[in-house]
Amino acid sequence: MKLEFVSIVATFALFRSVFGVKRELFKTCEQNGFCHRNRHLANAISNKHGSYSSPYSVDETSIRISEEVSAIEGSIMKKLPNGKAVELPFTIEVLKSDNIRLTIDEKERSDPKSLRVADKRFKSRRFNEASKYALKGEPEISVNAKLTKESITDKSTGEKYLSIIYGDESEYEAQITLSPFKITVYYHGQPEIILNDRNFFNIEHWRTQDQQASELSPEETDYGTFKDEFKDSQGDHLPFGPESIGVDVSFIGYDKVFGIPEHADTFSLKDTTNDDPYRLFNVDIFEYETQSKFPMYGSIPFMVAQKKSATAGLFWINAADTYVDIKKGSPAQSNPDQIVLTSEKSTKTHWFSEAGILDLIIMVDKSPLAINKKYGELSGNPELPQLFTLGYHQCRWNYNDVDDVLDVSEKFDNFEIPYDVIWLDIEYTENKKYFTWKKGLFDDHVEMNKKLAETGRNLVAIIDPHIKTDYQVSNDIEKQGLGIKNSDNDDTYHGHCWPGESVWIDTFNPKSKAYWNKLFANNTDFSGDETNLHIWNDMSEPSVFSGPETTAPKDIVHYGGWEHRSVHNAYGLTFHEATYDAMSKRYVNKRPFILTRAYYAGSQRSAAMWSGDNKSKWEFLKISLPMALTSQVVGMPFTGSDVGGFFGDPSSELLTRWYQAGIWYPFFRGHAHIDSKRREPYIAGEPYTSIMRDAIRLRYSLLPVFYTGFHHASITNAPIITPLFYSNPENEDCYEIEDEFFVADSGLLVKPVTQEGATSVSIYIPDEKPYFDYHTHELIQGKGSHDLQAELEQIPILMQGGHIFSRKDRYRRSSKLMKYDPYTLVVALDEEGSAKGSLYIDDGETFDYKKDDDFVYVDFAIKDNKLQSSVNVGKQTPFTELLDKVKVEKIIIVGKDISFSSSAKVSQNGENWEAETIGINNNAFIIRNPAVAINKSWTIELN
Ligand code: NBV
Repeated sequence: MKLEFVSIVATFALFRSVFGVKRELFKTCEQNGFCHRNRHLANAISNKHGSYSSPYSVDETSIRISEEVSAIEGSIMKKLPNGKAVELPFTIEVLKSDNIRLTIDEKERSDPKSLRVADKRFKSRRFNEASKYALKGEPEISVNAKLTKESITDKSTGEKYLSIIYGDESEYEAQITLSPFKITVYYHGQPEIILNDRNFFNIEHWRTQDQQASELSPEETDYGTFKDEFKDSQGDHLPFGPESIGVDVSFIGYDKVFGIPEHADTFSLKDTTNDDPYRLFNVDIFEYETQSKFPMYGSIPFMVAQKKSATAGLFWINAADTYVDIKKGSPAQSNPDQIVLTSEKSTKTHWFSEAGILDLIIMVDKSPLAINKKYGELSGNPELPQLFTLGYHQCRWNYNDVDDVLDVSEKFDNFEIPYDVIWLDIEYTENKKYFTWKKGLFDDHVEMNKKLAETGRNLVAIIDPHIKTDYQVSNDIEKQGLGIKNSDNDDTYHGHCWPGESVWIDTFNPKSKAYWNKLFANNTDFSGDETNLHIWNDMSEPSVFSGPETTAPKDIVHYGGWEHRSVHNAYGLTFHEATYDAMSKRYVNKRPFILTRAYYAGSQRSAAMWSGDNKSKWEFLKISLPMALTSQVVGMPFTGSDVGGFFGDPSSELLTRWYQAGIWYPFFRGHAHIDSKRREPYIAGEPYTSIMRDAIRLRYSLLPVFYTGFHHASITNAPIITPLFYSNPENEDCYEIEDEFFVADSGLLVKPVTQEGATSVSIYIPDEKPYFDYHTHELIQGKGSHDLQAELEQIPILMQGGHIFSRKDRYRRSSKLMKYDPYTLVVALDEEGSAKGSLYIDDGETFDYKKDDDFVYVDFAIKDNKLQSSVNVGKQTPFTELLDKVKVEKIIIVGKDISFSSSAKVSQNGENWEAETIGINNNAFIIRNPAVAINKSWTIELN
């Protein structure tokens, strides 16, 4: 029996790596019942050219308006062809940060007494808990919204609507049209978003197969309503029949939309009219293709639309299989008399999910950063990671044993290449039994980890959610009922994955989480190290080799009686949250580091994410940039792709260029498949090794920039690598740029080389500010494209005038050893000779920054030849005092027409001294060793 499993798995693994993506394993929209039906309905309605009459209207007598809680409640009635009506209770709330939240449920399924169909295996109501995972908590409600007491009749159209005016300056209005049901959101008098503009709103109400014929409108189809037609459906018995929800959303005057990862596609999303819609369904899509709308490992159902005057966001809170259709370039449908839209390009989208309630949040604001902030307030900002996690991570499948790990570590030191983390993939375990160490190979893992800790290094070990049957952990899971249950909800579900036959821990269950906690505790087989072990959660889509579409069957059952169908996309999040929780108990007061492959909205609160199994090809290096930019837009910024590509062997040139690009990924890790040749950066030989070393060292010198960026992200959800339109929302030419970015708010503009054989790149400058070459300080100015040299050893980086950023330039083996190293400040002056910047410092490891205000925040500014640092010490603590010894060792001032050239008078703590300077050379003025301490304010007068 066992052997059989092994061979199934081995064949599967072989098959996977040899043949690449197997499209036929995955449903097309046509083959996926609810996608087929919703698209069919949308097409049928569109083909009626306005003569369709929607069955959905608000029952005016049901409306309850509450000013205290800024909410409207009531029921939408869905008229059925047989004359009956289905009641759909709704709420519309104005949230504190001026967002509108709409929820729509189905009365019959929320009231167990009135059920027509009952399947005791499942909870009968529609899943209404996606927001528990997607949001950081119940959102606060606005207190200043003005709601109409009763409906208003529009004189020109005769339509009745309710109005809500909100925002500090009453800049927003939401009009809720009663029949057909529709919501239009205005900002400064302009319509921005219309919900159900095209009447695609659809809630597939609960019916029996017998009732179906009389309850289906002529525009609908019964494709796959009670039978999953897909060949690999493996008996999905669709216990609720059809239950999808959907609605169209038009972004008025918005030509470009972004977000809804994960797809290996362009940053600016494409029109899907002649293709499948973008699908959000977490799957193990091995050897994925680029330029594809195929689903991948993670899903964040959040879309951002950008136009000159505003930014809009739509947050679709649903964890089931979901699709988004996008239609570009045409005006909105409704209110043609009222809204003059024909000259504007709009983007029309159509969202639908297989199950659950309809729950969405509409956001509009003045800028992309404001929308990031709003999203962060709702879903949570990314957690501030430990500093070491921003260093370089060295991974491969697999490092074979303790000696191998220590040998790799030593080689990095011999070649003077800094690195922070070495990783262990699945082979470190005893036969893929997680929480064990392979006998004979990793017996000395405690000693190994101690050695790594001596140079400040960390270890990451993989723990997946599939648990091999027949050992302690799976026995406990089965006995205690902690696994996902089969579709009869009577026994633990069994499937196949790397270890062979496996069960899956059900991390929706609080008891499973408690059990998970124990497995990580520092008194188990998995214990005994310093505090430098961290966890990688892979395969958590969940990947099930024997399951439909490589994942779990949709009708297996989770804690609480919820069908997997309804919760699928949130499973990976519950899994890495459980691991986070366990690790925060294992090492008290240390920020856990968890890397996850599967993710959902909210994952940013406790995990970093990477883009899975890419290939050692130039096109994958190229696509990694738009993918990382997309993550910044949807609040999941701690991300990167496998440097070098997972499958295959990169040429030395590709590997080198990948390192030069990878140093900008917020999460920077080299990784390779078990069949790939070794490719640690010291292997390639010269000139490649030195070039990769320089690139990695550049990342290390810029760690203060990245860490300060993460600090800002943790409070405002600002991006770590920033799309160009964030600082230039009025410049439409930069909306689609996906191969360049700014680094946080440092003003560093980077364009990694992603072209084989390139010796130059064309970089787009989005504004008229002065820019300076990072290396030569040469001035480059003028909105538009500029050619930059990019020989193999050159990384095209510009510094935008107006910014000050900090570096740590001394080579150390790891970031930990850099903790008290001196800073170099780089000042790039704007046209007025001014610049600003900031620096955040804390212990880099603990939560003391939060609990005890144990941090230092420095604002730098230069104006009128006076450079100033203003320090805000959270609280005087032993750590902030220790920073007395951390000095600024160099200041580089780069500018166009620098008006000082001879002296620098320093004052700090009431003392004054003169620092050594080097006069202007090539647009730069250098102050040598100003010797100011970083934790106290100072000024430097320049002459
Ligand atoms: O654990 C092995 C690999 C891992 O190296 C990779 O990074 C993951 O994305 N894992 C997938 C399972 C098998 C991949 C073919």
